[in-house]
Amino acid sequence: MCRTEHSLAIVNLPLNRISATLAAIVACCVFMIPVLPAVGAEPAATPPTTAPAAAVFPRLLGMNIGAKNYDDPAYQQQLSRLDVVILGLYRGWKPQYGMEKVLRNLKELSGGRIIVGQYTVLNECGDNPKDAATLDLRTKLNEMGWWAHKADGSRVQWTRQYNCWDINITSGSKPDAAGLRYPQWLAERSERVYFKAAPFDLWYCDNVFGKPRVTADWDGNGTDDSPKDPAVAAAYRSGHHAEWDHIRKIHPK
Ligand SMILES: [Ca+2]
Repeated sequence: MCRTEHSLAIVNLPLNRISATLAAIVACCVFMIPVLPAVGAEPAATPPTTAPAAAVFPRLLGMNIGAKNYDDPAYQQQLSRLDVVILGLYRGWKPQYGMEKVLRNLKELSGGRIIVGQYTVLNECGDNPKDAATLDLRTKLNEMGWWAHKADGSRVQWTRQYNCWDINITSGSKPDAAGLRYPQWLAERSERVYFKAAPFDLWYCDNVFGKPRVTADWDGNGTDDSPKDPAVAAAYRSGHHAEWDHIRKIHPK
């Protein structure tokens, strides 16, 4: 997975997937209901009212997407001290342990307080043939010709720092047989790989740039398009928006 600059959008997920934690809270509430006085008994003294506790700041967010030792109990203990943590799990990560167990442990260790998100990125993908985690991404990108490319057919990189290649996320790319372009297709893939597999609270979308950072034939008409062209920038932003819309569609509140 690529590591990139952090222009981001965070899509909140519904909390109905933390059922285990909620069940624990409900169980505690049974014992917290005050005992009602018997008929005819002296009413109990009214307890003094107290103002709701003020929120405590600062709160800490960890971008713990580098190291992948999420099954290490000591690391889980450290992560659980955060208020929000973004993980960088990948397809096929330690299936014998499983993503769900990581999240369950973090929530238990934090007393149900921590908010856990998973990193995703739309605008680029690596193309390392040895990387099994991205094999499905690369297969689809190659199959559909969804890589961003110039009119001469060469692929483009907004940076060489992460060994990734840009993807055409605009409506200038062609849809697949199901009518999906990469933004919708990736949202469904992320849902399948991460957000159905474990009770994440956040869907972290990285690299939300306001316009492309490279020249390419974004609309596919055979001539290169400058990222400074407002129409190109708008089409690029629409690609990000399309992903968020699809996330909401397939993972509603
Ligand atoms: Ca063009």
